[in-house]
Amino acid sequence: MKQPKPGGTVKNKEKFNQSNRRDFLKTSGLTALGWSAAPFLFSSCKTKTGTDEKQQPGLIQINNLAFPAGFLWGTATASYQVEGAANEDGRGKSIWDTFSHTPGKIVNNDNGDIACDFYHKYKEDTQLIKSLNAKAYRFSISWSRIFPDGTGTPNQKGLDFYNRMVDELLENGIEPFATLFHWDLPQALQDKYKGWQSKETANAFAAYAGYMAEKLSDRVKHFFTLNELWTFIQLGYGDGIFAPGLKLPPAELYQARHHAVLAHGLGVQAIRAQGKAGTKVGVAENLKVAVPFIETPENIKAAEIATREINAGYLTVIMEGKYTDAFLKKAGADAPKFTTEELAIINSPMDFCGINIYNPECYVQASSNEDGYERIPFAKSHPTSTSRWHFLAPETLYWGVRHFQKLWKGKEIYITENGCSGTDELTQDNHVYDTDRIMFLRGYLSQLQRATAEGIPVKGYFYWSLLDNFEWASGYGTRFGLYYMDYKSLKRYPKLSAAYFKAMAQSNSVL
Ligand code: GBH
Repeated sequence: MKQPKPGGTVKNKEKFNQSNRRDFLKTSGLTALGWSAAPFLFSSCKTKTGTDEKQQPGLIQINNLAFPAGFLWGTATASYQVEGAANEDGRGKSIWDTFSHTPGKIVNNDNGDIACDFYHKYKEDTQLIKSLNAKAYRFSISWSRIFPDGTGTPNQKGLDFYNRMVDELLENGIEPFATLFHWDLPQALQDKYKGWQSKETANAFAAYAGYMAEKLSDRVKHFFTLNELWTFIQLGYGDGIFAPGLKLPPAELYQARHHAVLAHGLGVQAIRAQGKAGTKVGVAENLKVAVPFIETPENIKAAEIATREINAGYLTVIMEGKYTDAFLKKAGADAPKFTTEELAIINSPMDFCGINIYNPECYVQASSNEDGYERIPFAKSHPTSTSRWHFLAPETLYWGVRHFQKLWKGKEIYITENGCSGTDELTQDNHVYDTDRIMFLRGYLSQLQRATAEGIPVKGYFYWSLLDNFEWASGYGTRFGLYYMDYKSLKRYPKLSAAYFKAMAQSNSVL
């Protein structure tokens, strides 16, 4: 079997278009609806979306699901998950080196020593990004490549790598979006300060963030401070399933969480102080989204209340500069110690907010109880991807950005991660028919388009991930990429979803 190319289907469509357009409109009821988009439906190859992107010859917009002009299509990765080269050019150890080399912590005892070898293959991978027609790439910087001990003297060779990579992206017309912390904390800071348990780590982060802004902001215009505070705090310091593998009692966990949001705020300030004028900064958080189970005004309100409360220790305090009353009440004697000055730092204005969305936190309905909402339990048979935590609900993308905008009125939103894992079997002739991922993308992006059509300022979308990579505690067996990784040969193969993503990026619409 040959992998069908998008061009093939399109040709047929074109034929269909020429001969049957009137009949089609009639039978589909579109004329009766006075569907305003009908004029572009068959209008040769011009994009109606206003992007300056030239459309692929023959690729025709057949639906009304366009994104706004200038909408940015990108893919994302993170340093420890793709770079490898763990012991090269003076890189210091991170807590993920330690954790992944501790037997029993990672499925199959995998580790990130080699990963995708992106450290050496970034040029090849830049071409992969380019051939997806992606115009942006979100990567993260390994803190311990820059400061092997977390603080102190910077390591020029580490910086050189990111200089080379950023230059390569720009030469290929791809805009770099840099995340400063995607969980690979320098081991030295864990040893010295107990990592996020100490405010010293937040201070060290700010120094590192400012340094990176100084060195890269002539070319990197968008910085994310930290990735998914909820995840690395809860799973790393609360549940012990991510590095550094701690199970802290509540009071200490609350305090570590506070230091993480504080690090974000200090990071924003350091980037503003040391970056070039015009450098933009925000966070990348996995907003926990409550979805109204029926879209009534009452349930929507309940879902907003729930979303604000569930994220109280993270995005809510970042956006509002205060912990909610319910959060402090629930924490009681375990509540974090903080000052009003710290709250103001945490609330430092951002230029945009990055939101990672995979799954809904819960479905909710309105309730007259004290909370104002009631969680609806997931059915045992609720569909998931191959990642069992990954409950599927495309509308989460819509409600995530809509709640964000309603609650906090951010200036700009980027979907900094969205994606799914799959079985992804490589055929004898090197194809991967990941129809499940295509279904996922179509469903989720349709809901994102719904949000942009309503005027919610979503500026771009980063698919997680460019490549299959080191999926943290799940190791290499769990694959999220648009490109399949053969970890033995380190060869990359485009999955069918890569063609699908590319077609959408080219037409700037859901297809
Ligand atoms: C993102 O987290 C991460 O930013 C990214 O690095 C990662 O590769 C990607 O998602 C895919 O997982 O181990 O079963 O207890 C998304 C939120 C939180 C989802 C942690 C998985 C672990 C579940 N993730 N969670 S489990």
